[in-house]
Amino acid sequence: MPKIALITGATSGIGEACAHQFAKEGYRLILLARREERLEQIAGNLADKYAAHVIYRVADVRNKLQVEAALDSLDAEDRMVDVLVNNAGLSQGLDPIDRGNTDDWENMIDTNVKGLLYVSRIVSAWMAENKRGHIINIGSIAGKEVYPNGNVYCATKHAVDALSKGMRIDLLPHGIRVTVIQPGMVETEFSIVRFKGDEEKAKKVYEGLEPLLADDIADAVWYAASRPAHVNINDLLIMPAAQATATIVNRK
Ligand code: NDP
Ligand code: 8X3
Repeated sequence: MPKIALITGATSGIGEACAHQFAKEGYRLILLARREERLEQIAGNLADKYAAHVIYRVADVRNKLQVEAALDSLDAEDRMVDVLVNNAGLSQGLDPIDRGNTDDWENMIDTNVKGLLYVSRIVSAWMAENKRGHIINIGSIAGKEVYPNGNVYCATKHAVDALSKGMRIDLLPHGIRVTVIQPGMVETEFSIVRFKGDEEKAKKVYEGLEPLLADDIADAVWYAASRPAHVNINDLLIMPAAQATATIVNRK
């Protein structure tokens, strides 16, 4: 029976790269995101390229009922999840706290914190019952540092860092491993989403330096997932070589 990986936010960037990595390694995949067409296209690509068995569910992780319906629809065999990659997340806006957009704040908190919790509540209970499993949360350098105007996004990623520690403690008796991967700059759709579709502004974030690629993070996720059963990678902070801290970068 092949192992199963459930990946949230699998339609783009790091989540899509993780889907390729796990498919290449022979895992069965359960992909979750909001954009159905992209899920369908990615599932097709993975099946063609790796002969992977892929199912997908459309759900907005901010919506508890949608998450419950999507996961409840999985059959008993698919609930034997070996690896959960809690990757769905976003940043919206980059404003000082006194001028922040409260809708953006709610979107980030609902996606990055509450969405991760809704998925984890259900899948960790399956894992506890199965007495095995590995939860890999995608945090950020923003969960280690706070930078100007990063306020709420940084708070959500600090929450992911704290939740990873809490999960590791609570799930220890069940033999469930918990890892948090904390990337610096990765060039994906992330900055386009942060700047609400302004591609020029998004491009400037990576100008003059070589950012990480989504594949670099998928590689780290796979490293954590593929350690022997007695080894747990707790926390990996991964930066582009040209980035020392969230704000100190070496641009050519
Ligand atoms: P992308 O924007 O490329 O991908 C984000 C993914 O999350 C998409 O698949 C999107 O799918 C999904 N998603 C967003 N909101 C929801 C939602 N409400 N419900 C379900 N799925 C959702 O960004 P990245 O790949 O860069 O980001 C992935 C993770 O990595 C995020 O948690 C991000 O915070 C983190 N990160 C990113 C860094 C970077 O520099 N890029 C650095 C550090 C951490 P869809 O729109 O189809 O729902
Ligand atoms: C994404 C990286 O530096 O924009 O989490 O917060 S950063």
